[in-house]
Amino acid sequence: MAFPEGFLWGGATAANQFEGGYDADGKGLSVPDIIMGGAVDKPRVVTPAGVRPNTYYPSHEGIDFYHHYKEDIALFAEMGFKCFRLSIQMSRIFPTGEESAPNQAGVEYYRNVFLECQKYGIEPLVTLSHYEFPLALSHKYGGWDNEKVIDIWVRYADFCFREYKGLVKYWLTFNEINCGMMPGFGDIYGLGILPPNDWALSFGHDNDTSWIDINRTFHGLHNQFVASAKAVQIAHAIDPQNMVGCMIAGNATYPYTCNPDDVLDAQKKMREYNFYCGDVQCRGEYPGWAKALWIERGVDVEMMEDLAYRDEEVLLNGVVDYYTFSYYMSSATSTDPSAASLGGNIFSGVKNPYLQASDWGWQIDPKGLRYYLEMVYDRYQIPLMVVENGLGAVDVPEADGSIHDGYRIDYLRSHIQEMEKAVDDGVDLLGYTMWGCIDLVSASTGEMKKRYGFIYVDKDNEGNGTLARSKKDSFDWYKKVIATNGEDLSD
Ligand code: BGP
Repeated sequence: MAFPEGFLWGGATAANQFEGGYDADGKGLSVPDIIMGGAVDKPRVVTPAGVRPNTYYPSHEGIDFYHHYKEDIALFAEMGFKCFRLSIQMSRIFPTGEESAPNQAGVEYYRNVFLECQKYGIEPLVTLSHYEFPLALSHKYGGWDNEKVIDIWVRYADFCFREYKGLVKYWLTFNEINCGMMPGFGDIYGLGILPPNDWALSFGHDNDTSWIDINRTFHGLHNQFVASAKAVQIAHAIDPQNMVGCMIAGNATYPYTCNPDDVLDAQKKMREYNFYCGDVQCRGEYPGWAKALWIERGVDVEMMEDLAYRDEEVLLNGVVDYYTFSYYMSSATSTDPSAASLGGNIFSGVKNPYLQASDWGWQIDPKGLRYYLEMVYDRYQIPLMVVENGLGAVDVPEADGSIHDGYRIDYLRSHIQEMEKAVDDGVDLLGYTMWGCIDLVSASTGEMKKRYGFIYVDKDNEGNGTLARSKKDSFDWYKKVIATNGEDLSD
């Protein structure tokens, strides 16, 4: 058995993490533009008032894809990419979100990028909102919890569907929409809700969450569900060829032991992390246990029930065409308070003794990808796509410039093998876009040191470097994987 014909092999990126040109050609500021750099032990500072002078913000230059897109897409084409996932920054098209006419330079920039993809037969997969929101909208409306934002964003989505009709067919509405529920990170990155003052964003450390209002968070998420559902309907009306998907941060959560308490706890976490958003976007309604979750989290249940009732039809009529997700790791959960805790991207949990972790503490679990694919396909029965998967690692160039990243090849190979087993089990899988196909800024820590790419970019955590691109060993390996449609995974 093998991957289906036309399987979309490729790579994934996000505008705010690699595009740069943060104020080029009329672009407005966006929320990530006020988030400083950091490291695994150094929190990223968010400066809600705006950009502070003489301060390093990694999104400002990214890896300057804005000026290197031809060179970079040519490299993707050389690897044989069938698909390239990228995002549009709303603030490049509508700098403050509300201009009556779009910023033409921004519109043309994305058109040129899509045309460049077309030149090589690469299918763009476009995320309309990847941890990005015009800063002006956050300042004026407070973020996604304000209902006025729905129409403003839907107008932007509508514009993109019309403008890029014929060039783009695969769309995603909100990246990792379920991250909106992660306190702090989700409010800022996901929902554009800013802290009142400078704030240290860090993972695995105690953040001050006193400014977070859980009702705003859940209302904001609901507004995104509504905006996404409206976008799905508009996209279909504009072009029946359009395929619009959801995007969930996928996390397989295992019970640490067979203690029924642990099993129930794992089920609860799976619901909360994965199915709360997935169910609304794929089934068009909140799951039955949503109310219990709202109560537990201290959310105003009456408000949520009113919203769910009012928007019932929109949500039902705007279910997505396919389900996409990111997958990096799995977690284990225990009801025993003494169980050791684990570092992780947005998920925490206890250490799984059967798994190794990456240098950043993310537990490497290829079989968890198969488990997740099969579970989600059983649940929703719609096509799936893995739109992020990869290994963040420290790559050290040799004296001759070569980069031997066998660890990355091992990681990808083992995940692709498990993905293939899921396909053999009947999962309808459209494609696989490896995360960070070219080195880019880490979303969680703001580092360059945490590299994912097949292509190395000469830039460090402080923003120094020539931005020169070079191929890692994994470049030729992935080229062969694509050329054989996943049959040859050998070194
Ligand atoms: C996902 C995000 C991406 C990406 C990835 C890797 O959560 O959708 O934007 O960054 O994680 O995470 P990190 O960059 O923190 O290593």
